[in-house]
Amino acid sequence: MARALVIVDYQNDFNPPGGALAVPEGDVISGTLNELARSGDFDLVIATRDWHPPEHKSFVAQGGTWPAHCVQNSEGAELHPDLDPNAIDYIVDKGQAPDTDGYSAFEDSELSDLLRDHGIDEITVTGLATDYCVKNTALDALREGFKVTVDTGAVRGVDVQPGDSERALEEIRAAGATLL
Ligand code: VGL
Ligand code: ZN
Repeated sequence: MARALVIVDYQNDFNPPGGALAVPEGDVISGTLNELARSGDFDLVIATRDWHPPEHKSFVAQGGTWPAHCVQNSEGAELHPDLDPNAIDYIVDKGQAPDTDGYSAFEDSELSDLLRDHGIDEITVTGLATDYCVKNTALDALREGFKVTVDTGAVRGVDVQPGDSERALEEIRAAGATLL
């Protein structure tokens, strides 16, 4: 049994104040994320980055729903400075294909291979945003056969519609994950 912590998209653009697509209270979970990453409970700690090309289809300018965010190599796409880089073993970039949302960290990335190469069978998903990338990453992890836990104190959501995050967590739980 080997366990990985996956910190989803804890980047400048997803954090207040000032992030291009700031998730309410995203910044308050940095201490919890660092505690988890340093706890010794995980054999592998992975931070994912939303890493979009400049003309990604999800951006308003291309007819999408989101303001431009996490453009490759921009400051907004960097991991948030409050996240301890020394506690992270690998960074996995996602969302690089121009024509798909790329919410799941398993989509078009090396995440699955990386986890399997390290013998991981259990993952804990944390980070941003509960109702998009955390949700899709957790659901894909279940489909891939991993045992999945979501630490509900270490995630925050966008909540475009009130209750979206609550519904996302319920969907993740119903699909077979453990909620902490
Ligand atoms: C995300 C919206 C757009 C996320 C990424 O990380 O949850 N949300 N791109
Ligand atoms: Zn994105």
